[in-house]
Amino acid sequence: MYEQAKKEYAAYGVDTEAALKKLKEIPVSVHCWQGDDVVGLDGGGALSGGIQTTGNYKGRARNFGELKADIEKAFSFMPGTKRLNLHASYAVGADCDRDQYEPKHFAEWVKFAKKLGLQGIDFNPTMFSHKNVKDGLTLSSPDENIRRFWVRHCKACLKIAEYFASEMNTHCLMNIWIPDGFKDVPADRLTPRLRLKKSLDEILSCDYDRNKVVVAVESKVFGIGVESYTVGSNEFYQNYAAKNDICCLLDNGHYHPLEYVSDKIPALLAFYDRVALHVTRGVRWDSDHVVLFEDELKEIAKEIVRNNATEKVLIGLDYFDASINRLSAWVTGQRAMQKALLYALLIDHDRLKKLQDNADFTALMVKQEEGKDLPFGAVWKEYLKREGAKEDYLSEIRAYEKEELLKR
Ligand code: RNT
Ligand code: ZN
Repeated sequence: MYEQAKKEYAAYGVDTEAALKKLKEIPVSVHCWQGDDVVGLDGGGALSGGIQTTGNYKGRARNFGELKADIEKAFSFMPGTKRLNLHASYAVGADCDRDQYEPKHFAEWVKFAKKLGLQGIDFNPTMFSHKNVKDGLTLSSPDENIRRFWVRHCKACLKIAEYFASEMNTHCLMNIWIPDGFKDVPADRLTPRLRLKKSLDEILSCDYDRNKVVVAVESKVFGIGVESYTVGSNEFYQNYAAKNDICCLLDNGHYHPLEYVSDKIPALLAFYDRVALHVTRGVRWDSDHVVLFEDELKEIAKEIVRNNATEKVLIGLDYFDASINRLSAWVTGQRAMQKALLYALLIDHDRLKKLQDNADFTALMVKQEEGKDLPFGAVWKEYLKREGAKEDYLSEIRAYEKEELLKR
C-alpha cells in the first residue's frame, strides 16, 4: 500500500520519503498534565483559575510514581521526537512554597526525561490552584505581598528552566500564563495591566541565559468565572513580547471562536524568530478537549510546514480530558498533531503558492481539493511502522488499564 501511495504522491509532485524523514524530526512538547487532571504533585489544591477538567474516569495518576509510569506507557505509543512539558506544581518532594522552588526539586524529572530519550523539557510557572491566588489575581494583584510572591515564583522558575536547558542540552521554553481577570464589568482595566507589566519587567530583569531559556507569554480572551476581563489579553502580551524581545504563545482555545490561530502564526512569523503554540481543541469554549485530526489542526500544521518554520514554531500540546482513559487521550492527541504535520508535509506547497501568485485561483482550488484524495493513510501507517509505534494502542492501553489503572 505504501509503495502505491508513494507513486501517487510522486505524480502529484510530493516525495513521501522526504516527508517521513522530516516528520520524525519535528519536536512536539507533550504536557505532563493530561495524566492527573492538572492536579500536580505539590498539594496546591483544587484546579482553579478559569480552567477545568471534567469527568471522573478511573485511574488518575495520584503521585509521582504513577505519573511517571503512565507517561512512560503513553509515550511508548507516540511516534516522533518528543519533549516533556512540565508545570512548576509537579515539583518532587518540595517542602517549601512555590517561590522557593529550586532545580533540585526537578532533578528526578531530568533523570526520567533522559531515561526516556526525550529531546528536552519545557516549563511553566504554576500561578493557579494555590492559596496566593488572591481574588483571582496573581502577577497583577494590588496586594504587593501577593504580586511579589508570584514574581519570586517566576524568577525561581527561570532558574529551573535554565537548569533543564543545561541538563538536556537544548532550549527550555518557559511559558507564563496567569488566570488574572474579573467575572464582571471592571472599574479599571488599565491599572491591573500596568501591574502585570511591572511584574514581567521585574521577572525578566533577572539574569538568565536567553540562549537557553525562551520566555513566552500566553494570552487569553476569557475563562470560566473570569468572563468580563482578562488582564493578560492578546494585545497586551503581543506588544509586551515585541518590545521586550520575548516570545508569544498562541493557545488555539484562547481566542474568539471565529479567530484562527492558523492565521496568526504567519502574522507573528513576520516579526518574531519564534512562535510557541499550545495546541488544544476548544468545543464552544476553551474546554481543552483532546486534539483531533481536524481542519483547523491541519491548517495550523500547514502554516508551520509551508513557511519552513518547523524550528521557529515551538509546538506544545495542552488538553486534559478526565472523562476517558487518560493515556488514550494523551496518545490520540499527540498522534493527531503528528498526522496533521504529515498531512502538511505531503502537499506540494511551491506549486500551490505559484498558482496563488499567478492569480490562478481556479486551479488553486482544484489542486487543493485533489490533494485531499491522495492515500494519506498508507503513508501514516508506514510512518508508525518505521517509528515502531503500534497502530493499535487501544488494546494495550486497555490491558494497562486492567492491570494498573483500575487498581488505583
Ligand atoms: C489555560 C492555559 C494554560 C493551561 C496549562 C495547564 O487556559 O491554556 O496553558 O492550560 O498551563
Ligand atoms: Zn494553554
